[in-house]
Amino acid sequence: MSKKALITGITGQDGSYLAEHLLSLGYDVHGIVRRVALEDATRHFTRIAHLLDRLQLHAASLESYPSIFHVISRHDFDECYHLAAQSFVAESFADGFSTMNTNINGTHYMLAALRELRPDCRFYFAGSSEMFGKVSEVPQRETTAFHPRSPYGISKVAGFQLTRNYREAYGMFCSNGILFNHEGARRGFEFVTRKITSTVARIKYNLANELRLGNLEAKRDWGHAADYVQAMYLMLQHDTPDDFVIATGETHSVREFCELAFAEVNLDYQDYVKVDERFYRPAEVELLVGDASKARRVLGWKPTRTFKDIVKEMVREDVAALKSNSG
Ligand code: G4F
Repeated sequence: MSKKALITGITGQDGSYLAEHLLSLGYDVHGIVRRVALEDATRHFTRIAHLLDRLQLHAASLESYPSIFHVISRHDFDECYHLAAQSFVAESFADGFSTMNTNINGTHYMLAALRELRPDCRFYFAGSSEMFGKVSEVPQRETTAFHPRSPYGISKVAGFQLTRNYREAYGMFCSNGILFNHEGARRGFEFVTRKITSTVARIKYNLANELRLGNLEAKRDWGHAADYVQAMYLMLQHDTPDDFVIATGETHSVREFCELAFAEVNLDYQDYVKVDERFYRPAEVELLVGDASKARRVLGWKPTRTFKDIVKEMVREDVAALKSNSG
């Protein structure tokens, strides 16, 4: 019989790649989506439109324990991937209260409902390198202390600790991924990589003439989301639940990303990028670079795409999308 997986956040970048991966392995894939998304499917399901006839979607809200309880009570899930969150760091400064509410309570509701109804279901929590924040060592690994710098980072530390506590207190199979930034052509437009590549495409087609950004010197360890969802899957296949850093081990600045992205269409980023104070954060995470040697050793996971591959893919896809739209 095929395994049954539940994905929260299935309409997002990671959810869509993970759903594809699990379907390719013969899983019966279910997703939790907001009622409003079901009502306006064309707008909300763009990343999973090609999978819709193979998925089972259930309306529920991370803010409502009864709705989550109801979905989990209906199916005997083997694995649960909890990816849904308010995941935009800048927004968490604008509205820390709803970020905390969704990210912390949502995770707690998932864990509590599973404990009550499906204690044998394996649980994955999408932890983040934002938990390291003001980093105490370079590179960051599973043992590096957390020092989050945003309400988002704080909410992820709470989710991480809840997940670990359910593992230790109730013996449930609960694993944390500590994922560094991961991108791709399905990335949301608010994140810096997609903001850059989509604007590069618009500049190429004379639909924009500048790109306004905040801190160009921030450094991130950027991998590809399609590689990272494989790590999530592997964590739940391992013999024992554990916590794993998932990263490439390379770090690059926002400036370097701009340089490569503009060069991809033969332009010089310096002619278009303008620094705009509005995009600075009240507290910045200056440098992230991860050490994923534990995931490599224990899970046999490693990234397959380089920084350059990712920039190229994202620019090419954004240019191609504009080309096809412009007829
Ligand atoms: O692309 P970002 O918004 O991603 P950030 O904040 O690193 O968070 C992402 O990765 C985390 C994993 O480490 C996830 F947990 C999280 O959910 C999300 O996916 O910003 C990257 C960097 C920051 O330093 C930011 O200050 O780019 C800098 N930046 C400079 N100008 C900008 C901009 N970021 C955005 N979004 N927009 C700008 O105009």
